[in-house]
Formats: sequence, C-alpha cells, structure tokens
Amino acid sequence: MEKILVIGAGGQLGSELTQALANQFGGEQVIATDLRDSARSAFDFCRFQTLDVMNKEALRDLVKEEKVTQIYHLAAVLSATGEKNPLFAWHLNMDSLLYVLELAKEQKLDKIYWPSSIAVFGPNTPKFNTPQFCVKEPNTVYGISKQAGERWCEYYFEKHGVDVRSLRYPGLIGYKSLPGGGTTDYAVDIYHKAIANEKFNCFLREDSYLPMMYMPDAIKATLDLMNAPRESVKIRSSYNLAGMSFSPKEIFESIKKHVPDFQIEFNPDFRQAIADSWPDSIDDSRAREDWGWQPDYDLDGMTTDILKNLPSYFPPKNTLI
Ligand code: AKB
Repeated sequence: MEKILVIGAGGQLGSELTQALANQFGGEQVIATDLRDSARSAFDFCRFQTLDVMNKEALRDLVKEEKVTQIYHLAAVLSATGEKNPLFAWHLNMDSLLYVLELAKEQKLDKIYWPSSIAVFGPNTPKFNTPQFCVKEPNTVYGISKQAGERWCEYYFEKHGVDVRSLRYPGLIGYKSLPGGGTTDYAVDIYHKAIANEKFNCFLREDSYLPMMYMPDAIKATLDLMNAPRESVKIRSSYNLAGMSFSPKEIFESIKKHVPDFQIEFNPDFRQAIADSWPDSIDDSRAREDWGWQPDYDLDGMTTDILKNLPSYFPPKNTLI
C-alpha cells in the first residue's frame, strides 16, 4: 500500500496535485504538509500536517512513523522571489532536495517526484523548440538551483538507484489557487483582473513569448510520469514538457473574446530580463516517446475554462454573491 507525502502542498501546484493523488490513492494514504498551518483548511480530503522541510529530523521522523513510500517535494522559492534573496533561495531549494534524496536512499523509498522548470535554460540556450539536451547556463538563482537539482536527481538514480522522476514545467496557469513569486504568474493574474473588470498592468512586454501550461495538463503529466513503468522513464534529470506558448498580447486577445472591454497596459520590470533568458517554446518529444505525453489544452481552450470556473473560486471584488 503506497503512502504519499506531499511537501509544500499549499502551493499553486501542490493544492491541485494533492487532490489528484488523494483521488488515486485515497485520502487516508496521502499526507499533505506545508510550512503554514493556515494551509490545513484546504485539505479536508486527506491528512494534513505542518512541516518545515528544512527540519530534516522532523522530515525523517514523519517518513519513518508514517511508513511513507513516495515523496512529492514541491516546496521551492520561485524565480522572481529568488532574485530578492538569492542565498536563501539556494539554501531552501538545494538543501531540501538533498534531504529528500538522502532520505529516499536511506529509507529505500519507492519513488520521489521533484519539479524542475524551464528556468534551467538561459540566454545561450536555443530559444525556439528548445531541445531536451542543450546548453543551459541559467542566470537566475532559481534556475541555477533547478539545474543543480536535476544533476543531483540523476546522480542519486545512477549511484543509489533512487527512483526519482522530474518534469521541467513551463509557467503553470490554474484558477483554483494563487501562484507566488514566479515570472510567468502574470498569466494567472490577468484572468483575475479580467473577471473583476479591472485594467491589467502587465510586467512583461507585449511580445514576450513564454512556454505555458494549463494546470489540468500539468497534473496529468505528473501522474502519467509517476505511474509509468520504471524502465520507461529513461531521463532521470528532468523531462522537457510543453503545453502552449503565447505572449501577453495573445493571452489578452484570447480573454477579450469573452470580455470585450478588457484593457491592458505594459510596464516591464526586472522580471522582463528573466523572461528574456528563457525559451519561447519547448521540444517535449522525449516525454511523448517515453511515456506517451500529450497535452489537452491550447490557449483559447484554457481561457474558456478559466473564465467559466474562476469566479466560483475567487469571486471578483466588485461582485455581490
Ligand atoms: C516561475 O516563473 O518562476 C515559475 C517557473 C517557470 O518555474 N512559474
């Protein structure tokens, strides 16, 4: 019987992935953990415990007491926040991964999931249809920690047989939770402004293309990878993964089809340089070949779904319900 531990469950990805894991394994088999006790109320469908992943003794105790078999380690400082406190971001992102990998080796855990990101790529990476294997040279602390993390994952697989699996997520867009501290987060905020009938102030240029993915596709990819037979998972650093690519202007136009009066202005800030260092689009053919990856959503399909569902999760401020 699998026992699943999700670290950083209260985050944008964690809140939806934990629900999907509870659906697959049963709520009693899933322990959601987060640094903040306030996250507890979102996890009435599974078990919840507060956990600071930097407290490696507490982590080890929990894994041993609960006979955990799989860890999904989602806690991280993202790209924009990471630049404000680089040493803290490095410390948190790197040390926590090493604690989890060591624990997996020591306790002979079945599987580990750890998210990587398109942030592993940098200004010298081919920008279009970025290949799985190419020059990386990331220039954000988040990207550097993800690249180093990928090397550690592969190392623990090769040297210690730890079954660690990973995806290089594009910008993730969902309506059920708020993101925190990423460069791609404008593509979440813009929907909130649209349903509130407010003008959107975009921190990227109108033509700044980035790889993106709708959350249901990200959840599907994660479960598909984790449920794939061990021998099908041939890449143990992290898989390139693609859903769609668009610019701020294109997402604005997609929303305008539903909200004709919606307005936008562009005021690029320090996050523009981060976006400029990342690819426009990603070649994910290895994920398609090795474990059958196929996205379901394009930009307009995502926009329609978000605008239909977002108001019930985050009612716009100026609407009485
Ligand atoms: C970020 O913008 O930092 C993240 C990412 C692309 O990993 N969404």
